[in-house]
Amino acid sequence: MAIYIALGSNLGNREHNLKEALHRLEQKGIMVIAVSDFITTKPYGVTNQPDFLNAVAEVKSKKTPVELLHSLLQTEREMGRKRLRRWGERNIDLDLLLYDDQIIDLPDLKVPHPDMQNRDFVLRPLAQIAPDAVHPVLEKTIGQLWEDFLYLKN
Ligand code: PH2
Ligand code: MG
Ligand code: MG
Repeated sequence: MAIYIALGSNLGNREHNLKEALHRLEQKGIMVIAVSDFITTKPYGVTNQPDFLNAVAEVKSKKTPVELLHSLLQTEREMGRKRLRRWGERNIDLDLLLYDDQIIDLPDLKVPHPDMQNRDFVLRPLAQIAPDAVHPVLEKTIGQLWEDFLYLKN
């Protein structure tokens, strides 16, 4: 069991932004265990914005899910993220995808991330580093969800 975070950027130096976010998480005592490849992806949802650079990281931390969420939001703020429009362009976005096998349904925190099974930019990097991790709501592995996604798309 492990914790997985999604990283995304489509403003400024995207690669630098993802690396800086990982560095800032480590400075907060959040251990980065594994990082997927950085992949360029077409914008999903709001399509009239630049392409994203996306990645997924496995992290280790004693923080609770809510504490971890606060660290992610704090890191976004430190990096000067401005919220321009929902699903819109941003220099850094850090989302909590999975936290062990926990299912959390709070107003500001849903875990697993409720739309992750529909997002190639999440499933592809997650399947690279954690194909055997289990989605506790859908009760399928990430490898299975990625295959389902590819099958439905074609
Ligand atoms: N994030 C969104 C909306 N759309 N599209 C891509 N390709 N990558 C993202 O990280 C992304 C998105 C909302 O957080
Ligand atoms: Mg997001
Ligand atoms: Mg976010």
